[in-house]
Amino acid sequence: MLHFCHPIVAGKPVHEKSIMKDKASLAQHQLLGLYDSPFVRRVAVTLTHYGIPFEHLSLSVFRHMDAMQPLNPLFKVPMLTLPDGEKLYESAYLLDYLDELAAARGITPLTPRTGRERRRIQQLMALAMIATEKAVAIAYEARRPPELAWPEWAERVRGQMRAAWGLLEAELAGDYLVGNRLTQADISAVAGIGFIRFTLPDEWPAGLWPRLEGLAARLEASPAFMAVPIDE
Ligand SMILES: N[C@@H](CCC(=O)N[C@@H](CS)C(=O)NCC(=O)O)C(=O)O
Repeated sequence: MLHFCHPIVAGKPVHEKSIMKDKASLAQHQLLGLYDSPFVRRVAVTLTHYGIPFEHLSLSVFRHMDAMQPLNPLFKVPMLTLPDGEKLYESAYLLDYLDELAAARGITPLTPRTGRERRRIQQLMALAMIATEKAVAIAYEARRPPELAWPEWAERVRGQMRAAWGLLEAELAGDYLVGNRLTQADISAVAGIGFIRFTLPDEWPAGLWPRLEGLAARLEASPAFMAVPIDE
């Protein structure tokens, strides 16, 4: 059942034709990485929300290293290749680029380009990503050989993750984290929650963060999330 971007499970289909494409022949955006990565998935949801067509390269940073090497020798995902061949790393920067693209096309960006609301959304995204990164750390801790296990560290990380979800839960008063519309804070939180519930179900005790749970249920049922299922 565990898929997370780790080396243990069997491979997923690789779009070899896409890998062969060179810079000049790229007609659209190309997103590299599996959707079991919350960082990849929040970018995929954002692309879908904006209606930006993209090609998805489902390569694992661990299981498809030979195929990934020529594309991304850093073995770090997500990586977004723009139609002109430029490559972008770090999901936050990818999202910022997509917001810029959306604004230029007259679409309301999921994070405003300037101002107080932008800072607020960014800080809630930071909480969501801190919680998510701690969850990823727990997933890696769980894969250590028993003789290298460090339970005290895992407990510290778990405490940090829970603190971050608790702070985010306290910020959720209505249907969305900020105002009465979908923003990147919601997408990032739900991508992180989806990852935990898929990969580490015991780390998301039912009912502990009920408002976030409701947000996740609503967004996971939305077209942009349903288009990029975590177990694809
Ligand atoms: N801060 C990065 C985190 C990305 C990240 O940690 N991705 C994982 C996949 S879930 C990865 O590439 N792991 C391989 C590695 O770090 O060696 C981002 O937001 O893009």
